[in-house]
Amino acid sequence: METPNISSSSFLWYFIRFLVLVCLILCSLETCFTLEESDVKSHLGLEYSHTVQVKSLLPATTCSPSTQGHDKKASVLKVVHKHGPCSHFNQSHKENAPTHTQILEQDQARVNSIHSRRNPKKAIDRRGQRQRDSTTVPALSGSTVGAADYIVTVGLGTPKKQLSLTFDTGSDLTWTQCRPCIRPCYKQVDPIFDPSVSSSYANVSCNSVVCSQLKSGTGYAPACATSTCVYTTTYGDGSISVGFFAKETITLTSTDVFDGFLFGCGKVNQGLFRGSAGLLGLGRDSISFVEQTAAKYGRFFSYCLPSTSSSTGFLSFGREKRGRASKGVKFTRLATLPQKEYSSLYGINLVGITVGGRKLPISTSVFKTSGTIIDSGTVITRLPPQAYSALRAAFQQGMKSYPRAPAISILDTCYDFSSYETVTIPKIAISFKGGLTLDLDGTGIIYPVTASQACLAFAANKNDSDIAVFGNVQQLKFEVVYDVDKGKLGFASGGCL
Ligand SMILES: *[C@@H]1O[C@H](CO)[C@@H](O)[C@H](O)[C@H]1NC(C)=O
Ligand SMILES: *[C@@H]1O[C@H](CO)[C@@H](O)[C@H](O)[C@H]1NC(C)=O
Ligand SMILES: CC(=O)N[C@H]1CO[C@H](CO)[C@@H](O)[C@@H]1O
Repeated sequence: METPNISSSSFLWYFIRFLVLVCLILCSLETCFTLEESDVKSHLGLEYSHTVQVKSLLPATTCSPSTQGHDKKASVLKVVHKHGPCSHFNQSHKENAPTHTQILEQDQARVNSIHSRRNPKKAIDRRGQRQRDSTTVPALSGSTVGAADYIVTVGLGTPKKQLSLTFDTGSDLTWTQCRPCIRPCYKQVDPIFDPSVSSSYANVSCNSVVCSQLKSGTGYAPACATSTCVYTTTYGDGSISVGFFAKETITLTSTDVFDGFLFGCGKVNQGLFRGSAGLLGLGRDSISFVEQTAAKYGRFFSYCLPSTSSSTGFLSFGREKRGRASKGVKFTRLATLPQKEYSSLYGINLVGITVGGRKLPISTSVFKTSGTIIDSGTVITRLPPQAYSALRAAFQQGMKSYPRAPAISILDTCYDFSSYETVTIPKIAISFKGGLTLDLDGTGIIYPVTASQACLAFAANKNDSDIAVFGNVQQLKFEVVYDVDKGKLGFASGGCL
């Protein structure tokens, strides 16, 4: 009785082992098939790295305008880098072009001032005491214009005068220098705006409702001069503009003309504006350009920042006027930032970073604690220190074969590419809540000071609790779509060159 039992159970046992073996073979065959293509790629390192020509990272000297984003659209403005060959600034103001060290230092001043909106303790008076009103006057320290180098040209007044303005999603008030300046106007390329020769100019009076809106839009309560409303804005680097709050006709294109647009007619203007005639404020406050044109454009705009100063991008307004790349746009939700000091900035939820195909081990609570904004005027993306050190370690690992170069300002991971024609750099991808992942190309990863000093284009915040900033080097060439009405921010690759 026992023997047959044993043999039948051992038969069963063999049969099970046979089944398992067949399964294993089938499974491995299947994996073989599905993995084949990516295996080949990963053997070659293709999906985890970019091979870029060193020359392509360096700025060109001739202007090659991009045609993308310009087809059959009315309210599209050309975006140029202020100091590149596509800008008319380049002939007359070449000597004013900042050095890389200056750009990076100003960028840090801008980020410091964004952070100081929450920690206004930095506003300390000469006796070392906290100014009494410093907690209620933080806001506009948030924008340092020096680093925000992308400009568009708009028309102001009747007849309209062309003005080249720096556009800035990190501030709200639009302003330009106005003749006659009380202190000497700084040098700008366009003729200075003269309200006395415009038939559509009107002052805003001190007791009007719109005058009181300055407080939230600039961080400074309005002043009053012979019943005319006076605005003040200051920027993180000490730059300042003070003048009359006024109404004027602003013209983007022949079909897009806005009467009674509220702007700052700047009488005292000092700082690092470097030739641009002022600012176009694209923040979320009620005095921003986006809000004032909401009836026409529905709080919808997009831009593409050109990757080199020798090509052009675009800034377009309105849902119908989107760029060519807009079919491929992928969205994440705009986040409501918990800190009310940041309510006029564009919050997003950064959730992870991938380097060379490997997701960095950064706890999601790191990004939750800091919060993140996207800013057109910040150059280098700032990460919480914990996230930056993980990114730097993984990047350095992937760049082991290249000689290091000295750090410059806030950029601490630099390489000497001068003896290479092409270099292979690990891919970096940034993930946002809702499944949006941005695969950065070489221009979003490397900040090329020179061929012999090419740096990882990210930097660390001082404190994990400081807000992270998604900067404009990482936005280059994407069409960045702000659908404020629907609470969405989108990216499409290939927006411009
Ligand atoms: C605007 O107000 C200022 C200061 O009160 C005044 O000097 C200027 O003439 C006014 N301009 C117009 C057009 O009313
Ligand atoms: C970081 O910021 C938090 C909150 O503002 C503060 O308590 C902490 O001391 C800061 N840490 C450092 C290292 O400065
Ligand atoms: C727009 C424009 O005039 N760009 C010029 C800037 O300067 C370079 C050379 O320095 C010229 O080639 C561009 O035409």
